[in-house]
Amino acid sequence: MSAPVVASPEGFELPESQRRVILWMVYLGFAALAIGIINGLGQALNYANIDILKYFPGMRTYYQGLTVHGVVNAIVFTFAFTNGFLALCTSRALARPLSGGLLWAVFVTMVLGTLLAGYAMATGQASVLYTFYPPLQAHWSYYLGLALLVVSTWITAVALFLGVRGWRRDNPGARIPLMAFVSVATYAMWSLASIGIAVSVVGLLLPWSLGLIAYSDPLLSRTLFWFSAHPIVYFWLLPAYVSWYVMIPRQAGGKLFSDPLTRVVFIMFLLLSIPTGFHHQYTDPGISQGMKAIHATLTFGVFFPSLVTAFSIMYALEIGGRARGGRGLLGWFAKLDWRNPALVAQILAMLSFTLGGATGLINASYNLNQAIHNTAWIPGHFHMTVGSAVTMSFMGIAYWLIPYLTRRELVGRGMAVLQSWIYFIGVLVMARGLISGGLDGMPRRTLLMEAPYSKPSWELAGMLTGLGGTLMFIGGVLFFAVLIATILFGKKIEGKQDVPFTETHIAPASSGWELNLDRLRWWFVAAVVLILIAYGPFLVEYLPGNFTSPPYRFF
Ligand code: HAS
Ligand code: CU
Repeated sequence: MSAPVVASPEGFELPESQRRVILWMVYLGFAALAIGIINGLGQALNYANIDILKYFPGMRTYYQGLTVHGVVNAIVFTFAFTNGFLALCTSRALARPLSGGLLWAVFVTMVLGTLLAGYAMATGQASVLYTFYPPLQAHWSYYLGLALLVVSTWITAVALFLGVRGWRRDNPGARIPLMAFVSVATYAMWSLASIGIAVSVVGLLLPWSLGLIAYSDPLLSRTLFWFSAHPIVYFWLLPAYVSWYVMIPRQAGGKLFSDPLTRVVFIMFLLLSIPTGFHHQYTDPGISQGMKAIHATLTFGVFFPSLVTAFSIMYALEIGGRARGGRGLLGWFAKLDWRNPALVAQILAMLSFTLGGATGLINASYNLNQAIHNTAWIPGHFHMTVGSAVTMSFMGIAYWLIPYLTRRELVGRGMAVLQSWIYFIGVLVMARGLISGGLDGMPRRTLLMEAPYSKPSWELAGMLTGLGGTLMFIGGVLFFAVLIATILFGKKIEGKQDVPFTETHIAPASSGWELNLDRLRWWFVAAVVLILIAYGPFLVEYLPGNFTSPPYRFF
């Protein structure tokens, strides 16, 4: 059995104006990444006691740099890339354009949001980090800018939902094509998840920064923040999973294992991403142990769809490797096309994510979390997830997406492959430093050069962090060199191009229980019920909250 994952396998041309707006979204994302990577070098070298941040124009404090690094990488880059990429995937899968007006509205909202938040950060009025916990207070434009960035994802969601609704009207009774299903499921999850941050930012922090409310409630804002900010990690990850499920099998010469299993995985993320936020608040007072235990248990649940993913992707890679002549237990792995940068970047991303996932399991374990919470271990964990699994996947996708959108051939394929290896080795070296330093009590979010309590045993960990971060920076610079050379000098591609998409070994059924998988509304309601179970008791007990903290502006 073999079925393609899109509605119109023979081809579909994206209207020119949509191609352009998606290209601008992707450009905005990578422009943000460029700023973030430069800042990242400064952050990593801090651990090696080398201060380059002081040479950055306008950079007043360490926390200003760290805020810029977190916001532009984790919010602007990821949101802009995902809004564009998943709009393209949905449109292609359904073989119909989305609303061009909505897509331009997404882009304009993102630019406004970035400018507003950027203004506050650049002028040193928002050195509150990307978690913006009150009572630390930022300029109102920071909160408004972040709110607009979230709104841009909601407009994208509307464009995707309308696209699927129109398609369903025209194709009654047909299964939603897989590539559209996984894109829409991602936005369904995030639309629900982002409510927490929206309530906190618009309802509490924005009026507080404008002086309309005198006091804040740190625990309530932290809880609303993590309601959204745990699932945000899956909003970062799932676009990479879309590529790993739907495109990588094709690029590796294999096949997707199963259409229904892939849908189950994305539904599990819709159900389980949100009711797990307290695993970031194990050390917060004011939340009962029982509630923390529920979130810990569900966190182990949300680990499961990633294990299924590892199995599915390995299946596709193995088929591809064996088709190229690979033999034996692991011979197929060596036979994969290690000269295709789109594939290489993403396989290395997967390898890094294997370690990122394992460290996540340790974070989630309540008693082990006590040893590593707020230490350098945590940035060690998240650079092996968002900092490499996601970032390298987006880089790998860019290696076909930028040629697709600009109609220019990739320039410097060899350099693109080299770039992936340098970045990958860099992230492993850096994570080795951060992880071992964290186990030894080395703190995160601390300017070590000024810390009076530095331990000699942190020296090696700090040096590895600085060295790894420098390699990542070099890998990043090479990535941008390839990108810019392609945009400026790439040979024009004549004729038709298409998004790479795979065929699936187990096709979607046209009758039976499987049809329920496509009833996204039901799954959405089920997700709301789980959220009520996981957050209801705390909120009932805690609300209306304790608004007693006056604002602080230290930096
Ligand atoms: Fe996490 C903290 C738990 C995944 C990001 N996480 C963070 C923070 C960030 C972050 C940014 O429970 C810090 C926030 C802050 O600033 O304070 N995390 C988890 C768990 C998972 C997990 C259980 N995290 C992610 C992902 C992220 C991310 C994904 C970004 C994209 N994390 C935590 C916890 C904390 C935390 C606690 C709080 C800690 C504290 O105290 O502050 C799981 O979802 C991970 C599941 C992953 C896997 C790996 C599957 C592997 C795959 C690749 C397959 C490879 C192939 C190739 C096919 C099970 C799919 C193989 C080929 C061969 C030949 C071998
Ligand atoms: Cu989390």
